[in-house]
Amino acid sequence: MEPLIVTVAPVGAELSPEQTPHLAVTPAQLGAVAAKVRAAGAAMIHVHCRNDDGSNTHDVARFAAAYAAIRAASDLIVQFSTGGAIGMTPAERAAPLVLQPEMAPLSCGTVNFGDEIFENSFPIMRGILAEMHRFGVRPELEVFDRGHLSNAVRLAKTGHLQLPQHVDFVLGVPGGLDASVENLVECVRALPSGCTWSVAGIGRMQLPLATVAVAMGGHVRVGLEDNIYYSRGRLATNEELVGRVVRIAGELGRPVATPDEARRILRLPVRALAPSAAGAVTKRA
Ligand code: KMH
Ligand code: ZN
Repeated sequence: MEPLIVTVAPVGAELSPEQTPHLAVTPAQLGAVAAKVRAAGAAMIHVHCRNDDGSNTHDVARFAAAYAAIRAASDLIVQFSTGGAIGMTPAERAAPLVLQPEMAPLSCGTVNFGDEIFENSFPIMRGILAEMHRFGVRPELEVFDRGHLSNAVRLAKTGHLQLPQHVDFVLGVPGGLDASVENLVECVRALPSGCTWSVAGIGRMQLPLATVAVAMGGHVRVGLEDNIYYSRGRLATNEELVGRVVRIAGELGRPVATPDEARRILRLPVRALAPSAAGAVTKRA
């Protein structure tokens, strides 16, 4: 099996600082998280940003500061959220792509999100993909529901998306596909040929689905964006969640990928690590 890529999603858009003292709010705090999760075995970080008061922001300057802080602290593959928070406009969501992170998620369809709707119509997806192509950012396909894989194939057929890509199954969002082993296996069977995959189980399903993914040869996303608990009633830190998956992988005999090994698996160029557009000139596949 390929080495295991552990992605960490430390912030998200739905958490409030009242829910956990471990939410990184400032760029400096994100940099500190990056150093700790890298030491624990993570290879990639999925970034959302907050204002100093904890509210969500997709402000480009804030992402630039976060990128610089993460880069100063680590060699992690950096993904910038393009989903943002419910209610952000597509233009706001895509704005930080100008900073040319190595990757960014493309949410592959509209989905109920609790009582709200996370809107990803075909025009929205095509618009975000166009910005990714413009700035040379590699998409990670975020799949919240079974039909989202069909949407990705449709985008490929219309020439808006190149396949294969890396796919992240986000299972257990209230309104999306339930987080179960059966659903994960069905999703993996339906993957377009050549795609790599990871799973992000929401809430208490983060651990069982991560464990199954390690055994199946897939990859894993953990972090407070998806789950704030280490065990029932006990809040987690991001590095604890990463460390636990790394230990499970060790028990199962699966090596863990460094960021550069993950770049090779994901067919990303290993490039000079620059936190801004100025350094990101290498042509990407
Ligand atoms: N916050 C969710 C509505 C992404 O980061 O691109 C969407 C999300 C996906 O988290
Ligand atoms: Zn996210």
